[in-house]
Amino acid sequence: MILPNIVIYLVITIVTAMVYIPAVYADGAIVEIPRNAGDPSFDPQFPRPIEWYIPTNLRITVGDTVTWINNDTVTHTVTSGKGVSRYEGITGKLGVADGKFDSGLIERGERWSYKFDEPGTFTYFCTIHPWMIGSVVVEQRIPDYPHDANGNRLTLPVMTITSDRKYHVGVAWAPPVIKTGESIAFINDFFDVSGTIKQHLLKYYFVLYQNGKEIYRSLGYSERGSDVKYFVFSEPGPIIIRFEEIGGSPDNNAEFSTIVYANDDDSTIAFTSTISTAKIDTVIIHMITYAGITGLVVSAGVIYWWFRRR
Ligand SMILES: [Cu+2]
Repeated sequence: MILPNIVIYLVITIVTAMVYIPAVYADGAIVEIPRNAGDPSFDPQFPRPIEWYIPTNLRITVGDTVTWINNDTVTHTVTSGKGVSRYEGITGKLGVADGKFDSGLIERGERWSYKFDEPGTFTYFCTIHPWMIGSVVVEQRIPDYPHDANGNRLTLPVMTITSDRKYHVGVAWAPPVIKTGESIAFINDFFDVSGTIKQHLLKYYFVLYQNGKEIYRSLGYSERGSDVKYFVFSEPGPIIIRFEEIGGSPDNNAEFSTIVYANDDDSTIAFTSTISTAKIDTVIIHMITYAGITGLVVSAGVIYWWFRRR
């Protein structure tokens, strides 16, 4: 009876591992709460963690999920907001939650996950031990191709027909992926409705909107079908590139959209810290745990079946 038992055991273990591990760890980062994280004392004889959340400062990209694992022997929380220094914590000062996220109590050995859908820097702390502090920096995922505000890939120049259906308007921007603080050239082209005859001295307004506000407006005249406007964006976020009063007609417009990204020169570092060694350890621990549990269940079943059969 030994052989079938081992075969069933192995099959179930492998299937469980295949189903369970990718579901939990896809696009994720792990932050470990180490043993003794709840102890604020400074005793050189018995060194306490200098990091309460490991890694303390995590960099991820938008859409990533972070899982905190409590490997300490006491309960902790992961609560967005500002913690306090270790000294202030000993004297009873509390942290201040900002309401962005809150794990509630994470018991010993438990875990909690949160998906970050917005870019930004998020600081957090433990409400029970407010000197336990950490941060997550969520970076925008920057495509390397031009795209509209919904992320659809564009071929520049993008062309459209004006609302009065008299002209073809096109725009190309360089560089093709727009970042803050860089001078962007918008190269504008104007044709007749057939898209073949360049329009000379066509009057228009070049207007940029961002976050619901007009941020730039400039009068232009096409020069043998073309014109160039320059702009430096200071804020990231989706923009509308709008041509207004084309040919002098008040309601004759054409518009395009794209996204401006925060210019983060050290963005290449972003990918190094997302996979911590804690992740690998945890995967292995869970494989062993699941192998053990499935092994016990299967063994019990086989033994039960064996005794009934006799
Ligand atoms: Cu705590």
